[in-house]
Amino acid sequence: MIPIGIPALDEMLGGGIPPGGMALFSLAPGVDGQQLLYSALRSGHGLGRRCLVIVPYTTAGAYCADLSGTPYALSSEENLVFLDASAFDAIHGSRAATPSSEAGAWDDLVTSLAADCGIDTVFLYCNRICDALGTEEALSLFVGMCRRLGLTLYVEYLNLYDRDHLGALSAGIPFDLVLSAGEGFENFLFLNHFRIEHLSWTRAPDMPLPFVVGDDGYLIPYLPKIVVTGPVDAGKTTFIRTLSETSVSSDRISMSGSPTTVAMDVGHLHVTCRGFDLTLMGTPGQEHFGPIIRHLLTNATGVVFMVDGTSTASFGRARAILDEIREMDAPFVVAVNKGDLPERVPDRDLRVALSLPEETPLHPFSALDPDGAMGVLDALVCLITRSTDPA
Ligand SMILES: Nc1nc2c(ncn2[C@@H]2O[C@H](COP(=O)(O)OP(=O)(O)OP(=O)(O)O)[C@@H](O)[C@H]2O)c(=O)[nH]1
Ligand SMILES: [Mg+2]
Repeated sequence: MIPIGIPALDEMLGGGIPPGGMALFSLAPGVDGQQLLYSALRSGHGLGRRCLVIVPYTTAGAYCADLSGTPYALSSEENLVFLDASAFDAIHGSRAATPSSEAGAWDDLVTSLAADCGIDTVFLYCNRICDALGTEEALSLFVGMCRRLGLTLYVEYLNLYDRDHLGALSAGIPFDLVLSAGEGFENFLFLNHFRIEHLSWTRAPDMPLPFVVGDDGYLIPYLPKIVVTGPVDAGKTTFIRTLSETSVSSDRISMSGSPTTVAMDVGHLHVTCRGFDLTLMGTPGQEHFGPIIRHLLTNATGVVFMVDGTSTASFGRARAILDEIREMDAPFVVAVNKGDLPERVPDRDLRVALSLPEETPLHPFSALDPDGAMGVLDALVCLITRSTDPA
């Protein structure tokens, strides 16, 4: 497999793209998604692949200057061949040019470059060629040609229309991967998302996954609202503090003399989990803060439902919170905390108390142990990003 170079995405794709595969990256206007092709180019080039980059909208020099200002800059110019605006103009500018003569000229050019330069991978910015030949015709041409020559193909397509247009377009062309980058993510309008629209070699979730472009210019898949909830003293604040490089809690000293959360905990996890950046939001546990829990659960990307596995007294409250999570229909994992203590209630009793069926996994752990806490988060990220049910 040839990784795209975005770890969370590569994992979902089973390692990247198979050699000889055909990938279409479709970007909505105004969405930062050019990193997808940049990253694929950097990754393929870094693996020693011989790359043909077709940039009909600019000069090779201007493209390289643009790329070198990003974290996806290439380490050398070895194994790189460009067809830029001058090649496009030579083909399209001739007075005798017709769509079919242009298609023939592109085929001849790519075929001879593949033979002369040993090209094995093509990166195509297709919009100008689509305007000249017709979108479906241009994409079919390059897919057919690369298939015939055994080349791996990555196409960036600026989709000026909508998702239906992309669906209709890709239905007629045998791409192995169609990945779209679109605007917004559910109620988080400041985020953009990508979505695996079609995949030929494995299964992937049919859902939008948000991403951010960090200050350093890298595209990072991002899960914006992982809510950690459960009864008082379950260990929610401890869990967030154990995992987060930076966290803020609104704890006050309670009547018992120990701290309790009165509004929420927020933790940003700068270590990624399966390539995803996450924001953790912890709820209070006390019963009179119940409305805050409901509020925070709204639009949760996923939920860590935490229960103190040694405290039978808390199971009634745990059950009520679990019912709220179920009503919200968010993916959740059941984390059974304080596994370091000897008094853990048997799983069977916990399942009965919380009405949890056998097929719902229990994750025993200790929030004091970073590996255990990360294991819980890992299970949740897998649940969110590996589910193959339609969204
Ligand atoms: N032994 C043990 N103690 C833990 C563990 N996790 C949390 N605690 C302790 O349990 C107590 C409650 O932890 P918190 O993290 O404040 O619990 P919380 O769920 O945030 O509580 P509220 O905000 O009041 O709802 C603290 O004394 C923690 O040190 C654990 O894994 N093992
Ligand atoms: Mg707390």
